[in-house]
Amino acid sequence: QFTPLENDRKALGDSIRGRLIHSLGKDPRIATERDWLHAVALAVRERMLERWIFTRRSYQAASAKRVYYLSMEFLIGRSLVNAMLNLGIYDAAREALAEFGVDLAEIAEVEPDAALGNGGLGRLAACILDSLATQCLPGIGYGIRYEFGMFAQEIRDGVQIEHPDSWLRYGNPWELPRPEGLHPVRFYGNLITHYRPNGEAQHFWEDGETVMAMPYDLPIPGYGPGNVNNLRLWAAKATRDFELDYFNEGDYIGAVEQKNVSENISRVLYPNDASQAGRELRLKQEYFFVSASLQDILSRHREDGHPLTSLHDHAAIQLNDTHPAIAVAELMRLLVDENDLPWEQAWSITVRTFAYTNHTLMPEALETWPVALMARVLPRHMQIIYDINHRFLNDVRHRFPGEHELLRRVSLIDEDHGRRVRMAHLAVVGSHHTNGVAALHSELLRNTLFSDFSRIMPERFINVTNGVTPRLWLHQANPGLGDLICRHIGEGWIRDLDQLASFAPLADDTDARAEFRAVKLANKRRLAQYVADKTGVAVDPAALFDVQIKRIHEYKRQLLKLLHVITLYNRIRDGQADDCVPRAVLFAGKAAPAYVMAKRIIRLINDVADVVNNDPLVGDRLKCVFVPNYGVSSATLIIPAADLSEQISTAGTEASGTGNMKLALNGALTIGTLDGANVEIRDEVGEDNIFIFGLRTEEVESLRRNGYDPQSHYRENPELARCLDMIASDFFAPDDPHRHRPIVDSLLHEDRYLLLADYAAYIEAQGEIDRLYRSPEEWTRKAMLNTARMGRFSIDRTVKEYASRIWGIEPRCAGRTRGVS
Ligand code: T68
Repeated sequence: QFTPLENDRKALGDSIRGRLIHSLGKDPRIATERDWLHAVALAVRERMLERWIFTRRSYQAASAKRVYYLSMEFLIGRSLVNAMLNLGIYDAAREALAEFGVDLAEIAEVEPDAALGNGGLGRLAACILDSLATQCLPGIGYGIRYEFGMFAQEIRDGVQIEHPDSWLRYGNPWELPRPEGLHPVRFYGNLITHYRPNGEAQHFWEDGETVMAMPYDLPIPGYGPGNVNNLRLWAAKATRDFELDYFNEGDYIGAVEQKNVSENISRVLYPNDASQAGRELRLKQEYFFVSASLQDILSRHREDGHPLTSLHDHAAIQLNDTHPAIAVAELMRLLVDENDLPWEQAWSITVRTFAYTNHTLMPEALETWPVALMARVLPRHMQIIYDINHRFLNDVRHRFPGEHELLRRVSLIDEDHGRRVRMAHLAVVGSHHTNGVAALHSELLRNTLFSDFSRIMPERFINVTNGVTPRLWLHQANPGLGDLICRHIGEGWIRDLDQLASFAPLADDTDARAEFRAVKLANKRRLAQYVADKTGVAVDPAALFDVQIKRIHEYKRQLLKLLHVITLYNRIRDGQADDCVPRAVLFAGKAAPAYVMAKRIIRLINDVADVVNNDPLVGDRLKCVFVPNYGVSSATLIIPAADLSEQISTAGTEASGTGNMKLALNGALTIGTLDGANVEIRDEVGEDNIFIFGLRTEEVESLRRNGYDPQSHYRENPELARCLDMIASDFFAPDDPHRHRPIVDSLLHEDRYLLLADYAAYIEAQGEIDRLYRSPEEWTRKAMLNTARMGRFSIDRTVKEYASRIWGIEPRCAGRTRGVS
């Protein structure tokens, strides 16, 4: 039993000063902003940890089934303000700090982002954790404590420069190292087979190298009276045995060197969004965190007093894409080799425990590993995968006699590209459910990528449309709009976003519209200041803020947006732009360091921006900016200030998108293709309140089938041809006339993502947007309806669907901290 801490200003002030002096050893008279940040974080953490303990007790008492969310990425961003708002101590802490002469907003800016992810997939994992805790659902995240997260992006002379993200340099006040909870993880080595008297084979995996996985726990606070759940991240530590060998041989330096090598496993996040890394270290990262997590899950299960045979009754394990899919083979190994379960029983437990979320259809993103590599790094797993495959294919052979091609297509081994393990097939076969992340995406999964599997086991395929947390993406990021909504409809929407529906009638209220516009303008001023600080470009807050913020990828078509910018520029210079509204076009996003075309796109955006922004004929009518180092923190500034949300991927390529949801929630209108969740956003906001253009998925398919000729569009559309000619000439790169030629070549000779085919429709839709923006009342009405109709895209709805349809878990609320013993 313990008495929980008080949460008033006085108690918080005492805690903060206490942590500063007694935990950090800093003199309040000369403490820096970072010292204060760490002191406040510790004071907040103390309060979270109390609720954390109560949460665990309540799960334990109920013997609650838990979900374990396995993800290589958790893009959580900053924690301080989030934790304070979720615990309800923000105002008290701000006042307490003010008494020390410290500004909370200023020290909050000092906190580095935890950028342990690439983009949507990693941010989804973070939103899911927020929702699990808020809804009192028993869930634990498992991932990797990368020493270096997503690289920091600098734009120097228009070029992306990557800098290591050493986010742990000054320590991380939120994490609790648990050196007592290590698990060993083996790589390489040999397979030994023993035969029992009954002829049964028993396999042993021996020798090789062992690395220790050390857990670091991060408390994840739910909003309001919610629970505090755990995110457990693994760091690689050299084993002591290993060091000892060297020491005994007298090789001190060798021992220390080797220690560094094994600790490389958790050194850095691979910055590949939508493409496969294919490197040995990446495979080792995947297995490292999977093995440690499964060992952890099994030991908790045992400690709770349950037999292994009931694992699936107490544990649901979600695979966030195929990155953790090796877990299917690892659980089989643990059950069969380490715990002597018969194969069939182990397999039934495994399939009933796992579920798999797919996030992409893009062929280059689908994970496959060379059989030779897998056999060398994880010899026992390779053998288990063969065994799984053998049994699965036998089964298919019996049910679909004579269909030899089918067997080849569904095999876990791709025999056509130099023998590779297909991780998506392993995940589908080893799980009870496979889900896509938006209705269109899930349908495409069933009809294309997994069409054979959906014939063999149709009941396994479902859709769970993504969502976003309204705590971060509205309440925290946009306090102006959050307060406005609260004044009109109360604050229930923060935990139940469907309540935003009662904000809809305000769209017809002139005063409410004026309030909404004032909030947007204030957000735009805040962003304009930020843009000026980071880029030196002045954007007019009165302009239409047109934003495309996401990873740079050809399929997302940043170039299509840029063709629009060049088109507007030409029209302005030709004096044909009298009906255009002033626009500030903002791009932000990182390119994978090895993705040459993505880096070319960044360069071109910056070159075009240079010309447009410095042309006196253009003035404030058009600005183009590349905002550097896009991440969770800059997103919270950009999204609330956006008027127009660009969601213009080629139909059939974007699995869902979640930025589209965040922007619409903050009252930006969407211009988009019928792709990913845009389809469902249109259904919710109504087609009058969104700008849909371009080819649909079927049209994309048939155009490709019938032979697409990008040059026909060049020939037939002079405005388009002029843009392409300008890019191909020295117009945007006078000092280096051939710089952008490869971009134009790729558009004219392949145009894999059909930019030229969609150009005319896109420009047309942008024209409608200009016309609408000139009627501020009409625009605001539609913007407010967007906000009001986004209830469905709350991550809480998403998580409820996972909980009931896939995981079979139920809420267990820890109750109020105070007074609980
Ligand atoms: C995204 N995927 C989808 N992948 O592109 C997006 N990939 O449509 C969807 O909304 C989102 O997932 C959430 O479902 C990614 O973000 C990656 O980041 C990634 C990382 C490593 C390897 C491959």
